[in-house]
Amino acid sequence: MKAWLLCYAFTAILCIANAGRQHRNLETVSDTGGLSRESFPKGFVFGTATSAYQVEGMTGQGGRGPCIWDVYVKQPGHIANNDTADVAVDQYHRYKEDIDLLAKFNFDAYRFSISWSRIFPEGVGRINWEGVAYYNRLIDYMVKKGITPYGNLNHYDLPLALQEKYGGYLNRQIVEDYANYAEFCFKTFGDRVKNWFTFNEPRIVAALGFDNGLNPPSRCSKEVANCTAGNSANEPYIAAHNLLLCHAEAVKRYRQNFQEKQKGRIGILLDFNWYEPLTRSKADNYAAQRARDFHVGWFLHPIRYGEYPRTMQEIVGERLPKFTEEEIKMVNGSADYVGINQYTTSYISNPEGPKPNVTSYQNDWNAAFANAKNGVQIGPKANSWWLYIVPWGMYKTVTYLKERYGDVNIFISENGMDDPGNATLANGLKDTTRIEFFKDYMTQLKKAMDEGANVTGYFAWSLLDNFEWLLGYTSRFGIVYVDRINLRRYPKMSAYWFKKVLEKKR
Ligand code: PNW
Repeated sequence: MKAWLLCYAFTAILCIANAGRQHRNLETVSDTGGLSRESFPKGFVFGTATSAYQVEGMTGQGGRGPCIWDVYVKQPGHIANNDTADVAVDQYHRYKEDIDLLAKFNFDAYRFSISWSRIFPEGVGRINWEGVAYYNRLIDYMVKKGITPYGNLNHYDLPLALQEKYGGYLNRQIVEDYANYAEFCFKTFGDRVKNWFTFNEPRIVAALGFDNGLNPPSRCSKEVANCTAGNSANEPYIAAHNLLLCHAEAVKRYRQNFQEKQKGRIGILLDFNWYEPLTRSKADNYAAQRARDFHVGWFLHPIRYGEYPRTMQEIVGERLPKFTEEEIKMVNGSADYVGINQYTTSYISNPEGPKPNVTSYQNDWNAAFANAKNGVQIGPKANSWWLYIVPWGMYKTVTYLKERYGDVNIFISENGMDDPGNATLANGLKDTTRIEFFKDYMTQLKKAMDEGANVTGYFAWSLLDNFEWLLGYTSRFGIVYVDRINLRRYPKMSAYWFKKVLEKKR
């Protein structure tokens, strides 16, 4: 044999052996921190979450109409490295592989979202049956693999046509159009999807879309940021009000026309960060409560109690839209369960000095944020600038929801942390910090549940590294690494950790 051939063969063998060793290393994660399926009540659901825009790709294809993010990402300067979601991680074609991974790692459920403009390219009217067929394939394959589908009807990706036609969430017409879209999904997929959510993080849609303009449709007052139009004093509240009505109208239709026959449930997904008073002063405690009310209370209070939190009514006054008697009946009690996306915690204090002279949703909070107390940082920072790792915040979040909102049935619908996008495969796979993150947050969740919180599921964000909105691909939230060149999937150590925790004892 020629020397070079020998050399080549030898290298190849080394390479394979090395890959094998790497693989075994990943698999031998043993420390579950005492957590197992049995630590949680019987029937507790474990899953992972993604959203259509962040994973599907095929944005301009398959008959899909554009959404408001498509134009936004194409304007240079908005997304890190000017990346787009045109391909994302190509789940549109690789969904089988992704569902297989969920099954392999012992998960029960997958929280996915449906792209409204893939079903209705113009938001209303004409149906794109190619898009309908895609979701049928995806759902059928989940069912076949024993993975329970948790369907979210909208995750930020509003059809562009509705934004252009009448201003999207600023116009009351959105309620009827959204409800018709929702109803089509119940009718078409509801025989297999028994767990529905109307929206993911409507607060982010209202605040980042209409208060600071960071997300599309990028509206804000000119004193707040560099938007071409908008009014941060009023529009966030109008958008949120219409989002709540969209949600409530869809729930009403589900309950009237489908729930009895399909025997499913419907709720909403809300983001919530814990807000800890910086000091024990009365003023700081009030400030932290205002922060909680303006954050999760903005949506959860109407849904549970039929009105906005009193703090908001007092501070926002005439700028806060009012529900009619009819609408109160519709909004009040409009969730069978509530998904909470929980990642981080901040300290809050009562602001000192003069009040800002710009009126905006954020300034209405009248709360000052801090990430450190007496020079000690609240927790280590993940890759995202906003994500401080604070496991005890999970305990406080869940306990607070129990105390303020009664026996509300909640899911932790997102929880996770990110690594930098340029992490190499070898480094990306050894995600021991992420394992600690999950272990610590789940332990705190369990503690709150042991004390009586009504939580029935936990979804890790995310199954895969994906398109992280403004951060593009400079952030990796997955328990599965995705190679940006060939989109190959490589389970990280944290995926093997979940496999072990979620093992089913015979
Ligand atoms: C969620 N915060 O948003 C979204 O639902 C996902 O689409 C996103 O990929 C994920 O979090 C990770 O960012 C959040 O500032 C955005 O605390 C910001 C916050 C929380 C959640």
